[in-house]
Amino acid sequence: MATPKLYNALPSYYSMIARLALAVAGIDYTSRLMDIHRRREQLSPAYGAINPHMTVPALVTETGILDDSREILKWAVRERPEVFVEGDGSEPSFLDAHYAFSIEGLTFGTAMLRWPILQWVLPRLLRKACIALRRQQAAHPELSEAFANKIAQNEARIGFFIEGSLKDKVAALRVTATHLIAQVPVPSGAYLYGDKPSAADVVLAVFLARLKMIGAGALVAHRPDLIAWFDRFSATPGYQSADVWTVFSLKRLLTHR
Ligand SMILES: N[C@@H](CCC(=O)N[C@@H](CS)C(=O)NCC(=O)O)C(=O)O
Repeated sequence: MATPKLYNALPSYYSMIARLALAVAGIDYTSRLMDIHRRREQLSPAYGAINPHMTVPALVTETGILDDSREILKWAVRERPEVFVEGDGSEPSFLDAHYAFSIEGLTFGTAMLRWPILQWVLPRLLRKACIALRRQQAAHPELSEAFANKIAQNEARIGFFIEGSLKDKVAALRVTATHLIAQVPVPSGAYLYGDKPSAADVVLAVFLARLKMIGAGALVAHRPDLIAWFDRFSATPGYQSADVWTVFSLKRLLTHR
């Protein structure tokens, strides 16, 4: 198998899912680190041709391009069936609920409440991104739809940040996150569904790491079984090589190292 190439960003939540899926699967890949904040490389026409959602991660394999972390996770599980187990009926509903959850809203909303200057900075950056996107859209008619979708996505992000009470929205997201955690089964072995990891283990590990990173670890306090599961999983070599952040580093975000 030719070595797949993973377009990813160090601080990106969904990139962490892709990195962890590939690391647990033991699949080697070439990492192409993207600057999604300052240089906004994900919005370039060249990357838009690879991933029309203009998001990271994307995995280029010899059989095609996977442009979403859930697809990459599914692919890793399919490539290495001996490494993973399939969960019971609770697994697909947990994965669906996880992917329907706005981790971005919770992460940025929490940060904006903690550092109110961000309530001014972030919408401003997004508005600037929309202006740049409109310019790119005019210059690259072949990617017009991709750019239109991206503009709409960024306008929705601005709406989330500036309309109504951010405090209420973050509080609602915390309630949903608590429900998401409550629906995870009690681990039935070293992992959620026995002695091998499942796709749900990968996603849950990144989710709990993110809660820790944003200072919302208390949302897991009612599940000591999952705290113990996380301690076990996060000590495995696969997890340790995947660079799943539990601590935010502005320096790493800016230097990509
Ligand atoms: N559903 C996608 C979501 C990917 C996503 O939202 N990635 C974020 C980083 S975590 C991103 O690329 N943000 C930059 C942007 O949207 O411009 C997936 O699972 O891969």
